Amino acid sequence: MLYPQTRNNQLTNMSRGEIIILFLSLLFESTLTQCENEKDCPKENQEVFSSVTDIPHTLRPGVTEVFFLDGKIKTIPNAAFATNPQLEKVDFMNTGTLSIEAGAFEGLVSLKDVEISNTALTSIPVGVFKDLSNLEKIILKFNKLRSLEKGLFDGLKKVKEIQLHGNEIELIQDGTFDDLENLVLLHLAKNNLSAASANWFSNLNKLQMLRLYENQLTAVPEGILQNLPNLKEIGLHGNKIAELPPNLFPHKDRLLKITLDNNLLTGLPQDFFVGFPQLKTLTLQKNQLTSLPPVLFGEMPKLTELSLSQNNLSTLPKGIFKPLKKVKKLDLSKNHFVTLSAEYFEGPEKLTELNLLNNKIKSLDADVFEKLQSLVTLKLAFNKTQKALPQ
Ligand SMILES: *[C@@H]1O[C@H](CO)[C@@H](O)[C@H](O)[C@H]1NC(C)=O
Ligand SMILES: *[C@@H]1O[C@H](CO)[C@@H](O)[C@H](O)[C@H]1NC(C)=O
Ligand SMILES: CC(=O)N[C@H]1CO[C@H](CO)[C@@H](O)[C@@H]1O
Repeated sequence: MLYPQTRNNQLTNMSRGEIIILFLSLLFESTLTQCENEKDCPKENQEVFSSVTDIPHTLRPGVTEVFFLDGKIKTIPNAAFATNPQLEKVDFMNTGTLSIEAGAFEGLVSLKDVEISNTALTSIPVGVFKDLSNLEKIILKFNKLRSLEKGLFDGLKKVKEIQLHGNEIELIQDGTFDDLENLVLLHLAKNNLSAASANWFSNLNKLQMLRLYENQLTAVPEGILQNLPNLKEIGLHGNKIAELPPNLFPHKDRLLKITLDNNLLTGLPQDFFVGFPQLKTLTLQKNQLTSLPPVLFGEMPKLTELSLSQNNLSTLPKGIFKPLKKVKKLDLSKNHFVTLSAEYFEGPEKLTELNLLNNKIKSLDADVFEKLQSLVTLKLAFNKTQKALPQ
C-alpha cells in the first residue's frame, strides 16, 4: 500500500496516462482484484471460517452471515446456531460434511439463505428446514444426495430458488415440492433421475425456470408442465428421452428457452412447436430424428437460429421451415441426406446461412436453393461423394 507522501512523489514523475491508470487501479483494487469472491473480503456483517472443525457458539457482534469454507465439519449438529438466532445466511462449502442432524438450523427464524455445497452428504433429514419460514434460497448443489423426501420443503412459502444440481438424486417423492408456492427456479440438473412423475411440479404456479438436464430420463410424462403457466425455461437436454407426449406444453406464451438436444428422440409430434410467441432458444441437435411431421413449427418471431445437426434426417416435409420467418442460421449438418429438394427450403426468407456439412449428398438439382433469396453462406463440403470416388 502506498502512503500519501510516496504517492504524490510518484505522481509528479508520471505521464497523464500512467496517472489515470494508477488511479483506476487504486479505485478497482479493492473491488475487483481482492473481492472477486464475497468470502475473500467479508463485510461488517459477515464472518468467514476457513478450515474449522466445529461451529463456534460466539460470533462477532453484528454478524448476520456466516461462511464455512473447506475444513472438516463432519456433522452439523442439532442446535448448531442456537446462540445466534439473528443469522440471515449460513453457508457450508467444501466442508467435508457427511451428515446433518434434523435440528441443525433450529431457531434461525430470520434465515433467508442457506447453502451446503461440495460435500459428500448423501441425505438431508426431513425437518431440517422446519420453522425456517423466512427462507428464500436453498442451495444444496454438488453433494451426493440420493433422494428427496416428502416433507423436506414443507412450510417454505417464501422460497424462490432451490438448487439441487450435481447430486445423485434417483428418487423424488410425490408431494416434495407441494408447499413451494413461490418457487421461481428449481435446478435439478446433473442428477440420476430416470423417471419423472407427472405430479412433481403441480403446485409450482410461479415457477419460471425448470432444469432437468443431464439426468437419465427416458420419458417425460404428459401433464408434468400442466400447472406451470409462468414457465420461461425448460431444460431437458442430455437425457435419454426417445419420445415426447403431444401436449407437453399446455402453456406456451412465456416460454423463452426449450432445450432437447442430446437425447434419443426419433420423431416429434405434429404441431409440437406451434404457438410459442417468445421462444428464442430451441435445441434439437444430437438426437436420432429420422423424420419430421408435415407441420412441426409455427411462427416464432424471436427464433433466429435452429440446429437439427447430428440427427438421422434423410428427407424433410415440404415447406417445413416456412413459418420460421426470422431464422437466419439453419444447421442440417451430420444427417443422412443423400439429396435435397427445393421444396424443403420454401419460406425461411431471412435465412442467410445453411449448413449441410457431413451428409451423404451425391447430387443436387441446380435450382435447389433458389427459394432462399437471402442466402449468403452455404456449407456443403465433406459429403460422401468425395469418399466414394476412389472405388
Ligand atoms: C449416478 O450417475 C453417475 C454417472 O452416471 C454414476 O457415476 C453414479 O454412480 C450414479 N449414482 C447412483 C447413486 O446411482
Ligand atoms: C441413427 O443413425 C445412427 C448412425 O448415424 C444409427 O446408429 C442409429 O441407429 C440411427 N437411429 C435411428 C432411430 O435410425
Ligand atoms: C453435391 C455436392 O455438394 N457435392 C460435393 C461433394 O464434395 C465434393 C468434394 O468436396 C465436391 O466436389 C462436390 O461438389
